[in-house]
Amino acid sequence: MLDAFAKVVSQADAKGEFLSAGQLDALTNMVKEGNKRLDVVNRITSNGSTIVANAARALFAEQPQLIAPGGNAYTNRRMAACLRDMEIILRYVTYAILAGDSSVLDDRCLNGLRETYQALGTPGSSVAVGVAKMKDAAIAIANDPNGISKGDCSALISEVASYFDRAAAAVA
Ligand code: PEB
Repeated sequence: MLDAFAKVVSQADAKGEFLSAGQLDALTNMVKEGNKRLDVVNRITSNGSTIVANAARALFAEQPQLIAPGGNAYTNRRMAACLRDMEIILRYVTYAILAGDSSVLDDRCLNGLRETYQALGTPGSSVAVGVAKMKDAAIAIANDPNGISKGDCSALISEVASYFDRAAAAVA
């Protein structure tokens, strides 16, 4: 598991080189803009259960066969497993945002997840739709201009989007 700092260190060390000016500039910028990152993590984290519940509700409204008898989220046990899975994915996305690197998400959550769903008979494409809905909700919350000093968050928001896209692509 790497963060943005450990990542450049390992890349430079693999080549036996000092950190490059470009690497240092990128990290300097990340530190300078660090409060935005922490705010985004805080907002998504503190709205986590709402994000999960609304995304699941919207998923089941679009794909009612999932909660019909015989569906993959039918019975309380499967419904609970589904909500839990969405929460796990959202949790690892928040870790990746904090770290500024996707490796924690890749290594501890997404690695082998597609195969797990195939073995369970759980439709990965439906999980991907749920993740996309969490993405939209999380970005709306992270980008809400209310109660914060205005600034340019576009790079950070596209980074946030990329972690959700990565999770969706890993199971779709
Ligand atoms: C991944 N999910 C399930 C299982 C595992 C995971 C390992 C099997 C064990 C169990 O049931 O607990 N676990 C989960 C995860 C990590 C992990 C992400 C990462 C670290 O350790 N069903 C649907 C929806 C979808 C869903 C499409 C969006 O209809 C999920 C939610 N996951 C779902 C369901 C089960 C499951 C298990 C329903 C139970 C499947 C079953 O027992 O039939």
